[in-house]
Amino acid sequence: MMNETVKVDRRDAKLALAYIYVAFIALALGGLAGLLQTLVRSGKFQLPAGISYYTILTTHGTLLGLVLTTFFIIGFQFAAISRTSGTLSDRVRFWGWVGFWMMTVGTTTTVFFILTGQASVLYTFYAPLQAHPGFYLGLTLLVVGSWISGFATFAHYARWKKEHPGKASPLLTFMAVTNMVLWLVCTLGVAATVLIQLLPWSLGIVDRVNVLVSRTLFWYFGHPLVYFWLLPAYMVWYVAIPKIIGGKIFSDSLARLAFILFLFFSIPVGFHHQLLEPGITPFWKYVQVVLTFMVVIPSLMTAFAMFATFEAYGRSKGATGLFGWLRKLPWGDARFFAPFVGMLFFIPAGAGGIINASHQMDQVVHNTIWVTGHFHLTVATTVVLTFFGAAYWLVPHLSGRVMTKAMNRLAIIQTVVWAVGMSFMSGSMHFAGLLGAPRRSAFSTYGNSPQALEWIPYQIAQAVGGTILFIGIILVLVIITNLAFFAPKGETEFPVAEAAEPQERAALAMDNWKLWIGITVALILVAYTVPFIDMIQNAPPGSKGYKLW
Ligand code: HAS
Repeated sequence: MMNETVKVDRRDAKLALAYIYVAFIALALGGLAGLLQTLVRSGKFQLPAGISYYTILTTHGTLLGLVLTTFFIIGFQFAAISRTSGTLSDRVRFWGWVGFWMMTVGTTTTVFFILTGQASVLYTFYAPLQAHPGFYLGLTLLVVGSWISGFATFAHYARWKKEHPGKASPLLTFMAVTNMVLWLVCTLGVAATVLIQLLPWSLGIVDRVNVLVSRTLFWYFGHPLVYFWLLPAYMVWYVAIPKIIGGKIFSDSLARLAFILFLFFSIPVGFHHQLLEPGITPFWKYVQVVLTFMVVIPSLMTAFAMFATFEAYGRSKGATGLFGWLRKLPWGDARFFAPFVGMLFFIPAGAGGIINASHQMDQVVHNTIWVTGHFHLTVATTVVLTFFGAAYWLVPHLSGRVMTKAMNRLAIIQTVVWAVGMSFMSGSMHFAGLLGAPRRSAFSTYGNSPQALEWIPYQIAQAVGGTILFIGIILVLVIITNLAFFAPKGETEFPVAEAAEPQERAALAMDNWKLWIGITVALILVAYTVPFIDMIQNAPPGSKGYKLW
């Protein structure tokens, strides 16, 4: 049904690869920063030449949380729409390149100001910490560049629709479009705080900033951001994994519905990051927590669909018993194994998210390193392992090469190394967090307080995990470099599975963007209008900027 263009056009491949290369460069630099952080926090190592822990921490969060993800996702999505909806037009490809260069210049600018110690404000750049204006300007270019790529994606989708009246769009294209709609709507929040509040404030045009408004606008963006990371992983799970194992997509309509539910519920939930902040009434926190529990549903649907895909395939191969199908899965294929380990980790990771979202329990873990543990399981394991697994076919597909058996074996080892390293690091972060260890802070014994001394063994375990993870980064960089430049020439498949029931009629009705965007906007207005007016009407005088480094 969706195999109209089997091979991504060479010119589109070049565009997608450009994005993916930047993503892996970000991984190398950001990963090094991560290693240094865990070593510093163990208390056994100090950064040389007066380099600040917070400079390294900002580099790490920005490069891995904001740059690696955004570049990989946009590169992957350009390849995905070219593969499933046909070669990009010259105009779409041109704008794809404009977006790429804007994002790259923006990233370079931002990283320059971080590395020169002028923007140690962490990846969330919370006011009243104040960075050099260049930091905000770079981020603006990064976001505006991504918008341009988003509109290029929409233009490609619109052309496909025009050429195929009355037909449902290819599933992968539909998913990429949903993710870009989500991105466009949510980045309006971060654009507003940066352009209206933080940039004029850092330039000295205004003296004070409304901290609560700026954090609220940040989290209006910051929570959907995590689903912008997650949805491409789900694209791989729903569409590529069934093909890789030799099965079918459990349900095309269920997959589309899950994506639309993410669009609805991922944005009006930012308050669950602000549950302990004053200035937002408990009622509105409650409303957004209810909506947070709604956004869990599409992940549960995805878990169901994945189990169904695996089981249906296993049984078609003669598996019996409750879990006999597990034995039929292709464990030796890194394209399957890496994302599968990502799925496994998402079970405890998602449970942790549900704990965070529960107001009373969040009081125990908020601002502790538990939360850092949570997002290293979600984004740094589930999402990233899926991206690695996808890169094992995507990069050779785009570079016209094939993965050798030796590289496949290395990729399996890489996945195991990652799982072990992350279990150490994230596991000990969770435990230390429960004992009260703070996040976003360098090593300290807090005057040898007994409580702080309890954390040290966990911090050493974090450094052990961090070191193992760094080995994992080196391995994946070796594999990707091989697949991009040195592997034998040949044809690698871009796996796109077919739906088990290709005649499902619901799919066409799912292309109803006016309705989906209308519901999304309505939910946002319900969740944010009253508390936002309240924040502005009852605003305190605002804060001057602080540079604490
Ligand atoms: Fe989260 C904080 C709540 C998911 C990322 N989260 C963060 C931060 C980040 C982040 C980066 O409510 C920190 C931000 C900062 O710097 O302050 N999170 C949730 C909830 C979910 C959730 C309810 N988070 C994610 C994902 C992320 C991510 C996904 C990145 C990609 N999170 C929170 C809250 C906070 C928070 C609070 C603020 C805490 C605070 O105090 O600051 C849900 O979406 C999770 C739903 C997931 C599931 C799991 C489904 C399982 C699946 C796998 C199936 C497995 C298979 C294989 C098929 C219900 C789909 C099985 C095979 C076998 C053989 C068994």
